[in-house]
Amino acid sequence: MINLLDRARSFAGRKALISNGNSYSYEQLLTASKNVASNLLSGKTDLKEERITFLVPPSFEYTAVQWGIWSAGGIAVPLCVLHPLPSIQYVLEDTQATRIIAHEAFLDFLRPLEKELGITLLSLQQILNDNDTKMPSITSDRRAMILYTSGTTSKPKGVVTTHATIEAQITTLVKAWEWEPDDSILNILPMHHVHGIINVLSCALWSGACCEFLPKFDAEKVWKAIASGRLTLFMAVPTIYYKLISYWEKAPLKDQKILSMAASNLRLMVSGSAALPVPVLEKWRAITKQTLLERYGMTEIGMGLSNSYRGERRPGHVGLPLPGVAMRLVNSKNKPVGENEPGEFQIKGPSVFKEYWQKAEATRKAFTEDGWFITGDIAVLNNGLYKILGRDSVDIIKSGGYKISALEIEDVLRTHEIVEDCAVVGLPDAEWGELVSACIVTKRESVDSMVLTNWLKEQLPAYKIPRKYIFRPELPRNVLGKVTKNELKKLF
Ligand code: MLC
Ligand code: AMP
Repeated sequence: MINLLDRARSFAGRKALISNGNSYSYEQLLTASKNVASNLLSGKTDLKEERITFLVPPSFEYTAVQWGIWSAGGIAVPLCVLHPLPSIQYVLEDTQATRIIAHEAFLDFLRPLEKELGITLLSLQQILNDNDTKMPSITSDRRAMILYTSGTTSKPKGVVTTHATIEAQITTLVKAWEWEPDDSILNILPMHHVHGIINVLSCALWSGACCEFLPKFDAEKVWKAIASGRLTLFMAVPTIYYKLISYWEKAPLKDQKILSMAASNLRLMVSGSAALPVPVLEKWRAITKQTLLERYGMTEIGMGLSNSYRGERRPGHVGLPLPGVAMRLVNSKNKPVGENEPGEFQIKGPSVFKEYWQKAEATRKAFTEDGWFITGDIAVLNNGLYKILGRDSVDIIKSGGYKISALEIEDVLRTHEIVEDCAVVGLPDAEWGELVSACIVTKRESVDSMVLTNWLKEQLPAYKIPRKYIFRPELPRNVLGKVTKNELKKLF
């Protein structure tokens, strides 16, 4: 993402980041990322797409590491700070990374992997030490980042983007939402997904604007930041708006007025990563006078469609394709459908990813013969704007904005001694979008679901752990023996 760094030089004295209570200029960010790059290169002239994994909370240091890897010619692989060791190990093995940069707080946690995988653990302190080496020249077609996303296969796949892809993903949003140097945004999203990385952090830094990090979502702290008057923009998943509304509803009347007034002053508030329920949009509008701008995206494509910044923002709709994004809706025979006819979104354009990391077959299957990326999302053109109707697979769950594979959770559950068989589904939920829920077939007469929950916590991050269980002697199946998940949902 070398143009991002070139642009940063022209903003040198401006405030780039607020992190852990400190402000950092673009110049400080460039210096820190040069240190990271030089320490990574350590005598080499170019990392030549070496995968550099890093486990660093959202912060100035996170950004310096990301930019340092890019400057040195590496591929940035951000790890999730909420993941248990097996999930981290999976990414390290899949990317064949030999180095991991970690915040001091994670060093002991990662130590077992040093021995088991022979990986080199680098502390933030080590990697940020003053150092100055000549940087390689990087062409925009080189691989820049791998983000892991769940799909219809059990294990997450690594989505590879190049410097050019990332630039296209950023610039379409900067244009559509009219980012400016005087903008200021709060980042409360995890930094291993496109929403936080591209839409918030990278768009801000491309524009010479300021991004303020909160290491973790906290409704009170978000409202405080909004009330400070510093922010011009805010972007989040629907669950976060739901939680902000709950906080506001419990606040004393005089505080409600202050919070509402402050939120009404932002120039733009965006929702995405999951369907924004119309009641949430309406409640937010009643509280803040802001009509949330809903947009649609995916790890593989960046952002695809958006409601209008200056024109209509229609509740329950995701708008029209963003600048530079080609989109079509097709039926099961891959033929474009007409207005009011449901079809599947297919996307083409410079913001579409390059490949799934070392999965040639999965990459091939993800595209049509004529190069359209097959999203799996079903939509309809309704009176001039697109509306998402659902997904083509019941095995993909969206909870709190995270994409979760039911198959991955089932595979883990089946390794527990009390589980004979199981099926995982997403149940509609006002707060989380969908709630991960599991039907377990077990030989035992009585089972305490807490046993499973506590055991799962060591294998999977909290957002993948089922919140509801039912225990049944068998799973509902069709004549072919396949579990009928839509029938199963009715059993809960
Ligand atoms: C956490 N909890 C859940 C849960 N996640 N319960 C049910 N369902 C879930 N999905 C529980 C925890 O176990 C805990 O319970 C309690 O909620 C608080 O946990 P937490 O981790 O502190 O949660 P919180 O910080 O409130 O998390 C909510 C959130 C988070 C919305 C901030 O889910 C989040 O950051 N989501 C954003 C994900 C994202 O960025 N997606 C973008 C993907 S890219 P207990 O009992 O222990 O208290 C993409 C493309 C695009 O989609 O278009 O953008
Ligand atoms: P991810 O793989 O985490 O990037 O998630 C991408 C998926 O999130 C898409 O394929 C959609 O199913 C879903 N998604 C993103 N934005 C929206 C939206 N505004 N409405 C409905 N679904 C969305």
